Amino acid sequence: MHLKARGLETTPKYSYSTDNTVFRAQVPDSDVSWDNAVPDYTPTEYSAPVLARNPVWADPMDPKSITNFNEDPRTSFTGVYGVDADTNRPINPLGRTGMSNRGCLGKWGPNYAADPIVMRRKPSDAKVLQFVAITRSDTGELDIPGGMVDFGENVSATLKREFLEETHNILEQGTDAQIAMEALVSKLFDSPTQQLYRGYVDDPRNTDNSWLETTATLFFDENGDLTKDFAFDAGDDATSVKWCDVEFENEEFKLYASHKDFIEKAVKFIESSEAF
Ligand code: RP5
Repeated sequence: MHLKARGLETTPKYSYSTDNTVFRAQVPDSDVSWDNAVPDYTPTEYSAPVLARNPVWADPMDPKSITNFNEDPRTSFTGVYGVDADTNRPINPLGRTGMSNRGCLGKWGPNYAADPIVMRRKPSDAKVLQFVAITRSDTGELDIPGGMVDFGENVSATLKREFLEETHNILEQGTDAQIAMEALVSKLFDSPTQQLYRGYVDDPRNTDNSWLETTATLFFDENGDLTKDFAFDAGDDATSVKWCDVEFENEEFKLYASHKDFIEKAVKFIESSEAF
């Protein structure tokens, strides 16, 4: 019952573009499933202007030329997804979103991301867990520093690259200090603690024909040694980076897309492991 993908948690509700000029059609809970016929369903048809300029990261405007939906590299973690027989548009496996076409996503069908969850115990109070969080520059929300998997890139490379770009502003090897920092991050990322999730993300950019899927991986720095010298410096997609306390009891503890669910999974894993 994706909520963010229906604009239910956007301010104002159903707004899709940051300038609030594009809005989704409203989809009540009862109309989400494609199994329920909704004869008067009229989603907003929207494709961000940048897509018409055919950027390298995006598919062609018309999906009719795409012949490999449901085949590598366009498979879905959710299983086989439908493809409309007339338009050749993939169909969102979680149901209606109130918007058709790609919105601002590049790929028709699944768009793959990777999310690194870097956790430690709070130095001043070991009972409190903390994770590395950024503030997104587009929506202003607190977020895990993940990102899109580049074409042909493996997920573990994306996890490290996105973390370095978003939390240490490292796009390519640069100064000696950056090289030293990259070595520290590599040490942590060379030994993932646990893969927590692979699947659909309730992302506010999803549409009826394009959606986010991710792999969320936990990197738990049990005794704080590997992360103690991290020197954060927000990259282009973030306005700030910090260690954020996990505070499920706090109503204000909200995260972008499905990321709060991933933090819950991480905490459960740590609590259930012998190490805790
Ligand atoms: C979310 O969007 C994924 O979980 C991932 O964190 C993110 C990737 O998009 P950008 O942060 O690169 O915009 O759905």
